Amino acid sequence: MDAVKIIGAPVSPYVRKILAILRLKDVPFEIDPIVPFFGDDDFSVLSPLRRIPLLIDGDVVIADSSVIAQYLEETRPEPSILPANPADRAQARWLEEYADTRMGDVFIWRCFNAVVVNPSVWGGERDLNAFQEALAGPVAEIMDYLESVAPKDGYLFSTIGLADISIAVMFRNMRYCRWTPDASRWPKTARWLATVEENSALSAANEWADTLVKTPVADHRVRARQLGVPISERTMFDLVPRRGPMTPAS
Ligand SMILES: N[C@@H](CCC(=O)N[C@@H](CS)C(=O)NCC(=O)O)C(=O)O
Repeated sequence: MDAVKIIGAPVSPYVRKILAILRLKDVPFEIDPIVPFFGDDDFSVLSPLRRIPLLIDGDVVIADSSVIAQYLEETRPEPSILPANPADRAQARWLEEYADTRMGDVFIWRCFNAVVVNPSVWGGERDLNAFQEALAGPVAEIMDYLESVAPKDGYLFSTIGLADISIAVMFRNMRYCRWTPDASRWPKTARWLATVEENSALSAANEWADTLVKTPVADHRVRARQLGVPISERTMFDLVPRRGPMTPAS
């Protein structure tokens, strides 16, 4: 089977979600590890929202991690990342949606953006007040909700799947902001996240991201290659950052 190509740096939780699914399904892949703001004109054509990840599978180009996950599930059904019965499948899709939208808004755009992206990409101030406000408000609300749906032990639906992965990947970016959930306040969630993070499907991408988040974007390719990331031959990297049509103002 030819390798599929992923456009996007593993620092993105949405990219790591897809890399974990590829690992689970044992699909060979190569990566062009660009940070989305540093994509060139070709990137704008292939990804109209200038967002990562993008999947290229032969002639097929797909944007958006949920659409990519669904495509992988349909083209490489084994092992499935969705539970068997329709009600559980719906709940899994809802939790993926909750992770991608609400957690993405708060964990990535309010927290990770204020602490990491805005200073490193746009040269802004690290906004620790905004971060603290988010922790006290929407982050705590999200955690309370997750505690209400977290499994007593193991995964949400017997084996690791789409919902577990979509939610767990968001937390690593919070760790890059030096925050981890309080296990005495949200014990079920803390246990569940630890179980998902320990799964070998997530480990390589997590290690790559841990190093790349500390690496200047211009050095990502070289550093990624040193880490053993299967790097694509061609890159859509451009040194000058640009905002995409949906990049929030910072
Ligand atoms: N709904 C999209 C969200 C992807 C997303 O927001 N990716 C971020 C990186 S973590 C991005 O590319 N942001 C660039 C921008 O919005 O300008 C998905 O699931 O793929």
